[in-house]
Amino acid sequence: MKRCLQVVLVVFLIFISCKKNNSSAMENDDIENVDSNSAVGTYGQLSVRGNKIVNKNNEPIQLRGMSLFWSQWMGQYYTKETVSWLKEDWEVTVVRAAMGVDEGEESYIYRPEIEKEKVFRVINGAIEAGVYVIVDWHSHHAEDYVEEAKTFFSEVAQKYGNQPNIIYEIYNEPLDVSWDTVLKPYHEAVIEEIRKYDANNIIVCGTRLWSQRVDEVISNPIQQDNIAYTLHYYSSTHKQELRAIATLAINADIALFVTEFGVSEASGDGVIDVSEANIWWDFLDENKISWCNWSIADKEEASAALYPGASGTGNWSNDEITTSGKMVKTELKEKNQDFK
Ligand code: IDC
Repeated sequence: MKRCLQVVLVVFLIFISCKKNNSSAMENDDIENVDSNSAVGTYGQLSVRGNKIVNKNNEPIQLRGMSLFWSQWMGQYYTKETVSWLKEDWEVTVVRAAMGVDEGEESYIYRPEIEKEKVFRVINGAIEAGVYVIVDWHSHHAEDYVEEAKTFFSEVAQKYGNQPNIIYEIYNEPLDVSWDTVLKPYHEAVIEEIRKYDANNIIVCGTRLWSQRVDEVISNPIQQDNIAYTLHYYSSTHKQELRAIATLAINADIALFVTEFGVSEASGDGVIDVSEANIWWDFLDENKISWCNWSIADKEEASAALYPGASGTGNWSNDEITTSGKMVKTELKEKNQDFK
């Protein structure tokens, strides 16, 4: 009898250990309760092929959605209700959590747990809603915080790397620092850390001058799979000259992701140039470039999508949505029709 119990115990232990080993192999098949009509339910695991982002069947796709504002200054919108409202009412297929890294004493460097929790709330909301989520290291000086970036992204990759929802944006906007000697080494260090735990989700890398010089990557790209590069624009300031730079990169088979753009001026405020905003949208559609608009915020500035006081749990009426917000919401609802 004793021997019999021993055998049962051994078999049980072997079973448990097999299950455990299997869980990393299962990785992205292991998605529970994902709504099959949602963006993530439909597209599944994304990857990069040439200059395109493709779905699980290797077909080029384009995501469109909203960026939240700096987490340390607009934390009220880092909620699962905001994400769910953006999916249901604005029909986004992607949201962006812009974690403020080093601006002011409330940023991640000074209070990592608080800012991290906000980002995790958005990620959880995105997983529940079946939309993709960009985890953005929102900094202009990330090369000064390499260790902190590695720690943060390592944790995100360990916690969420098995979910196809995750897109890493490891450096929002570098300033005037060299691609070859500063930015590429920074990206490689952070990518190495992420890839220890997440073999395939896309990593988007920032480029010199507020993520505009995507052409500088052409002669020295990162030699890894599933890497895209950040292109940012504000359509009342950046026009044909920036599209020309983007075209150089696209023609060199570089995959671009507009993780942030505004229909305002580069300050985030000023005039809205409707016709230039439309020229940009046409350009992005022609090249199947995914985008997120800046921003879900109720600050008094032209790029904010909401008027002051709009709630942190969605349910925004038309009167609470600004000119920019209305333009972008219309574009989203027209173009993201597959995910009604
Ligand atoms: C801007 C906000 C503005 C805030 C400023 C602080 O809109 O209210 O005072 O940050 O630096 C970017 C950045 C993004 C900027 C945005 C508009 O990624 O953080 O937000 N912008 O200036 N790049 C180009 C423009």
